[in-house]
Amino acid sequence: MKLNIAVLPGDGIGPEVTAQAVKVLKAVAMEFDHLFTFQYGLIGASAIEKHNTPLPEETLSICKNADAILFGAIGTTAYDIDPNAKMRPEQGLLQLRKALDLYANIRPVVAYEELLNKSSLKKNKVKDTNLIIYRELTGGIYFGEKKLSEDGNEASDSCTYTRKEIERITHPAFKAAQARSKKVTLVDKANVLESSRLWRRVVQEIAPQYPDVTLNYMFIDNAANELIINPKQFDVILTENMFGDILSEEAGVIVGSIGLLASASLGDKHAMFEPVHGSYSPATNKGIANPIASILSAAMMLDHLGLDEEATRVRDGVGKSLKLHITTPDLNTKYDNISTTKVGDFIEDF
Ligand code: GGG
Repeated sequence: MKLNIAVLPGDGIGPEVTAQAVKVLKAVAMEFDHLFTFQYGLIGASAIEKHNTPLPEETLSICKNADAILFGAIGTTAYDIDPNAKMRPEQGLLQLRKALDLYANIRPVVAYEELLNKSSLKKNKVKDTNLIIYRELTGGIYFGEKKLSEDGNEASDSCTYTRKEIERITHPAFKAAQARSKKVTLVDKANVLESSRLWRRVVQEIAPQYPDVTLNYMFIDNAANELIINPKQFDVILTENMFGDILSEEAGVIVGSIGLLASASLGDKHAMFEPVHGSYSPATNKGIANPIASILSAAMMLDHLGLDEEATRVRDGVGKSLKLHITTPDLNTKYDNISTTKVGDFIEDF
C-alpha cells in the first residue's frame, strides 16, 4: 500500500516523540511491504518564528493532500507565560482542526495490566478500566467569539454549539458504544449552561436510534470526581470540546502517565493522530519524554487506514516494552536512563 503521511512535529517534546512514531511506521512499512512517504510541515511556535504565522499555507496544503496526519504537540513556556503575545502557537492546531473539519476527537483510556502499580489510584480501581472519550473538537468555547475591552479590564469567551455540531459527534459515539459495552455517558453542565441543555436535547433525540445503548448523564464536576473514584463505570464518554480536553488529561492519572494516551481526530475527509499530551517545554531534548502516546497514535492511524495487522504489531511492541520495563522515567522505577529514543528503538525492532 502507498501512503502519503503528513508529519507535524510541532513544539517542545513534539519533535522527539514524533520521531519515534515515524521510526516505528517506517519499520512497519518495511516489514509489511508498504510504501509510506513522509512530508514534514511547520506548525506552532516554530512556524511563528519562521513564517510569522502558527499555521503556514504550505503546512495546510501538505495536510490536505495527505492520507493521514501525524501531529506532535504545540506550545512553549515563553508563550504560556505571556498573556500579551499577539500570536499563539495553539492557534495553529485549532486553525488546522477547523480547516480540515476534524470534529471528532477520540481518546481511548485503557489500563495496562503491567502498569497497575504505576497509577496513583488503587490497583483494584484501575484494573480493567477501558473507556473512550468522544470529544467534540471544532466548536464550543475554544472557537467562540473572544473579546477584550479597550481598557483591558473585561474579557469574554463565548461557548456556542449548533444542533448539527452535536449530531455529527453523537452518532459515532453511539456507534462506538454498540461495538463496546453499550453505554454512553453524556458529560455536560446542563444545570448551568444553555449550550449543555442543547446537548442534552439533541443527544436524547438521537439515542432511540440506538436502542441497545444505555444513555446516562453526568455533570462535568461530578464526572471529574467519578473518573478517579470509579473509572470502570465508564464505557463511552461523549462531551464537548473543553470538558473533553480536561477529562482526557485527567485520565492520565488512571493509566499511570499521560505519556501513554493517544488520540485520533477525525472528520469526513481528513484524519489526524496525536498524543493527548502537550509540548511540555521543560522536558525538551532531555530524552525523558515518553514516546508511547505518539507511537500508539500511529497505531490508531494504521487502524484507520485499515491496516489492522500492522496496528497490532505496533501495539504488541508497546505491550512488550511495558512488560520489560523499557520505558521512560515517568513509568520506570526499575532501570535508569531509558531514553525516549531507546523506547522507540525497542518498539521499532520488536
Ligand atoms: N498533542 C496535543 C497538544 O499539543 N495539546 C496542546 C494544546 O494546547 N491543545 C489544545 C487542545 O487540544 O485543544
